[in-house]
Amino acid sequence: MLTLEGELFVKKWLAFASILGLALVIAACGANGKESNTAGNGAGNKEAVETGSESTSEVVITASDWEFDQQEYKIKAGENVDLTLKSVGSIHGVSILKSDYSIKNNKTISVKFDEPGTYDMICSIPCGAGHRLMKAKLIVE
Ligand SMILES: [Cu+2]
Repeated sequence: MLTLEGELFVKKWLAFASILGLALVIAACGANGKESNTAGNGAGNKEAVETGSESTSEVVITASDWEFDQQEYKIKAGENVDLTLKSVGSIHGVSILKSDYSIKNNKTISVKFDEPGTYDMICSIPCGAGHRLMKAKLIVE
């Protein structure tokens, strides 16, 4: 049987060990993210990617005239995620409704949602006849 001090020591050690483990996981994911950044982006896009964030994953939203490439984009609650908007054709933007986030044409922003939920995303730049049709959902799991 453990003494009170002994039990405390074990708890502290476990907490330390789990933080260490988490740090390793984040470091590994961060390295992956960088790799996909360099692979996934064409020339001239570099400055948009440099958000200086600790994002652990990246989601690319591709906008064309007049739709987004997916109807739903999924991210994880509590995680820093780089959201990139790539426009094909006209200039587009993304507003994530009921949040403070919006993405400008061909830019990357870092977002973090603490609670799961579904957010409507719309095009934020009047881009022509189909502008109002440009809708998608951001699902925070
Ligand atoms: Cu638009």
